[in-house]
Amino acid sequence: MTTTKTYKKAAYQFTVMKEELFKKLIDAVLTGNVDRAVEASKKVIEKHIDAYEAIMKGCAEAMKIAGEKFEKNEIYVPELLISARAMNAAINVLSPHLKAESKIHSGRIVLGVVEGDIHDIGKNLVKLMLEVSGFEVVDLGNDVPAEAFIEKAQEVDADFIGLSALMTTSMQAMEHIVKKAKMSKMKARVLVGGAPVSQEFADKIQADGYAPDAVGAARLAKRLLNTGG
Ligand code: B1M
Repeated sequence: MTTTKTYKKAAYQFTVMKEELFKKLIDAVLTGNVDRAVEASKKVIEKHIDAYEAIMKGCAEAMKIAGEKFEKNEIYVPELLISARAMNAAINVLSPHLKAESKIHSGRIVLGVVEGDIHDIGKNLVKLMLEVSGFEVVDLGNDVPAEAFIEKAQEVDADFIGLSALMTTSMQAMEHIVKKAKMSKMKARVLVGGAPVSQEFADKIQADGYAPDAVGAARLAKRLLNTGG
């Protein structure tokens, strides 16, 4: 009885401490404070808190809040960039501690943000989750022309091409890449994602798959690879 009580108390204290650290991480990223972001991330590791949870509930959550503030004109481009820098500093500390789901090589993916679009924060999270899942990621960066995806996928014999877009304008480039990939009869299947992208849009442009977030992208790629579907 006493043991159960003690265990419950310890679990509660751990949860409280974890939530407090995530709050600190969010605050550090939102205020663009690199030192505090690194410090909070180091504490996460020291206290054996799951690094993935810290990335999603600390870093990604902070960028979501920053995005909402940006849309309400409460912050502007410089603040966004400063936040992104603090987020990257935190991710650098946390990412080596992500639990590898599988050490077996899962496949190869050519990943990038489509032409005309420089938003790469989400793409970098997708890359991280794919790597943790055992994928070899060939990262083409942002503002990538259609031809570069096709050429690189052929060159490295990729299993997938992963396309990210954050703007309703730039996401139109995805359709062209899907068509080119199908015409070339290459092995690589095209996966799409990004805030304005939906399953409906993916179906319309005949992409091979859509995922709403970074974890979903890694799961989807694994599932398609395993089922051949
Ligand atoms: Co800009 N921006 N931005 N921006 N920006 C948006 C996207 C916007 C919605 C803001 C707004 O006005 N409401 C708007 C687009 C509107 C539209 O759709 N047409 C916009 C605009 C207009 C612009 C500029 C044109 C502004 C200007 O200059 N006038 C300009 C664009 C320049 C260009 O690209 N050519 C611009 C510039 C910038 C900054 C440079 C300041 C900065 C980007 C910094 C960087 O990425 N290195 C920036 C930012 C940060 C944003 C917001 C605020 C946040 C985006 C973000 O990083 N989110 C954004 C508003 C918002 O989203 N609320 C906005 C956090 C990130 C973790 O989420 O990227 O969605 P996300 O990624 C998720 C999922 O989408 C998914 O997984 C990720 C993680 O779970 N996912 C995939 C992503 N890719 C995937 C691929 C997959 C699967 C899942 O499979 C392959």
